[in-house]
Amino acid sequence: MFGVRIYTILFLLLPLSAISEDGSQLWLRYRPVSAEVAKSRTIHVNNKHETALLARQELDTYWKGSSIELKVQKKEAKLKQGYRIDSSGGTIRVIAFQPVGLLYAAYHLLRLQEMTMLGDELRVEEIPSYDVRILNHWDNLDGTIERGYAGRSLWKWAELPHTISPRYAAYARANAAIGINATVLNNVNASPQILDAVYLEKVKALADVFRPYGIRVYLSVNFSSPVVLDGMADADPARKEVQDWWKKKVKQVYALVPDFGGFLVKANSEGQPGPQDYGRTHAQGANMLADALKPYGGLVMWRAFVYNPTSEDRAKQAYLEFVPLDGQFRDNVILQIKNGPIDFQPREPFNPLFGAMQKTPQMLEFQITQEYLGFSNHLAYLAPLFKETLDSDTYGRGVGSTVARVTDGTWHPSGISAIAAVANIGEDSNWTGHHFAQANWYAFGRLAWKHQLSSEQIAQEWLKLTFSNDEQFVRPVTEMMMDSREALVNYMMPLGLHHIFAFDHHYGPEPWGDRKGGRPDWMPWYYHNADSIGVGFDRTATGSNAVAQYRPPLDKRYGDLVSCPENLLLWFHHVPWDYRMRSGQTLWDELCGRYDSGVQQAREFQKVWDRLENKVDPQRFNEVQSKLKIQTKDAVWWKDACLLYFQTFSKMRIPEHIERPVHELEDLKRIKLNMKHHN
Ligand code: BDP
Repeated sequence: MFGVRIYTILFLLLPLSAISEDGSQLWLRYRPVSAEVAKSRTIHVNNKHETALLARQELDTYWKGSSIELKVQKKEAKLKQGYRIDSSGGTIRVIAFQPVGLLYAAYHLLRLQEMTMLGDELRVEEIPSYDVRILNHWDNLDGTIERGYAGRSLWKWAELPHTISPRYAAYARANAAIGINATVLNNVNASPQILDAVYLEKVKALADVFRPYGIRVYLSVNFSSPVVLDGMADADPARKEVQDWWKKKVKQVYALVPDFGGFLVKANSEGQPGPQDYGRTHAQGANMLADALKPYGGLVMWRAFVYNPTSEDRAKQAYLEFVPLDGQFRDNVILQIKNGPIDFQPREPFNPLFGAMQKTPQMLEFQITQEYLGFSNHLAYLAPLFKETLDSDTYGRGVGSTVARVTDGTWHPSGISAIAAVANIGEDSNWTGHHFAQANWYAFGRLAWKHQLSSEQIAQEWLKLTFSNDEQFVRPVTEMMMDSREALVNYMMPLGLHHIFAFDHHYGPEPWGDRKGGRPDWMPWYYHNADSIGVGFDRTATGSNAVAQYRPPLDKRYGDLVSCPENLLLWFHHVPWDYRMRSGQTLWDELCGRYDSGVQQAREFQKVWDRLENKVDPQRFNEVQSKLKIQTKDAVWWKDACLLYFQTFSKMRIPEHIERPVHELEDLKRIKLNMKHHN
């Protein structure tokens, strides 16, 4: 109490920008209302469910406005997990079908309050685009995080179930506030141990903390679990003993976690075990798990990211393996597909699997953690990337078959729709390493709730909630965020270039990379194919013919050098250095121009930020400022590395108006970053 008072006095004395914040409060920087305000209105709820009571409590603590009536109404099934809010006659009425709808409505109201956007009249109806809005944590049981750049895992497995970190509830609340309702706790490269009785007790403890916030727990499972945990001879899904093992295990899970969501499975990919080890198909493997989960309403999210040594173009693998299985999956299996056909590159075309399987429910997997986008060092706002995929037309059932509509239940109205993203959360005090990486977690939640929202609107919301309502801050920073992903594409891999990263850790540039004895599709040259004639991967009929996996008219559009969108040109074509681009410049000059504009954009972000010093609290100002320095340095590194290297093939001059390289290629080739990633 005393502490709170001192804080309040300090707060009144100092201008907002002078109070240090560490980012730990995310988009939930509400301050409790005074006792007088609390007394001046009532928050009433007609339901005793713990989630309904939580909705009431949040409003009671933070709501500054008039009285609110919260109601769960059984006849409102069409609202699903959503809500309706209207205000007339001084009272705000909130209707939901489920208690969690009231909680989402409470955060909606608080969000409007924080953004000072509460008009006199409220008339809102919100129904989420997806039923399951899920984060995938690639967290290992030893506390490391695969592709995590914000410290160690939030889950303290060694302390659980006895010690419950306060951050578990903070995590659940932050997610509930943006509509996320599910989480996969562990890495897709799953340790079988997660299904051991000792770990299931820990999982239960987390599920108990998350439940009031409407968050369901899922687990990644290892297909060989019966072998590793219980010494069974094999994990062949066609064998009755194996099927029974899974049934028993699932029963044990539901006894501890009655609302358990289901399993996420990476099988027969990158060395993980799977049904193919026994000559069975992905469908047979998935169906065995689906049958075990079915009596409890559990789901199987079966990943389509299959990446194995074959002679086929890597971009074609998922389609080749899964399309023949269409129609063979149980109805509680949903295929989880990465947004692009390779692997979370800064820009990829959408994965051609979307829309190609008419009978199998499909879900998107995005990556929030910036494995290929500068880790937590680069500011790259990802909503535009997410929207680019969601809005891509697959033509799967004619014009308008966008990835959003293929996945949001429009195609499979009787099934459960879902959308996933790999989290960027760790135990850093600001959760995500870079303050602006919080925006990507936020944006995923908001788009999973409503994929029609614009990137810009989400950026503004996030900025207002996280930093300030000051228009002079919000406007320029929104613009910077909106430009940031394209800037990164420019300085890393413009015009459809992809995967020319340093080996393994995927941070810096290594277009020259080559490893003795390594697989070709681990090597950057596999993807860029630079030679004396040109650069790019020929995926047309004269090359790998990956274009044929796209429905007409996309196969022709992508397959033709002239109609192919320029931002995907080198993804689909091997293009001569002197090819004339739409700008009239040669490919080489255009490439130089793109790299250079990426660098200039990064420099501009520094200026935008520095101008706003008096509008941001000092800690966050300084931390973002330091990260922007790294980003610009890295942008120059990328530009010099790629242009100097590609120049050894093009033999053309870097146009004079472009910033000159400041590195020697040979020096850049010697850089070896010590950033081993954990598997
Ligand atoms: C790649 C990552 C690898 C993951 C794999 C996956 O480099 O660490 O295990 O994807 O999604 O992006 O399974």
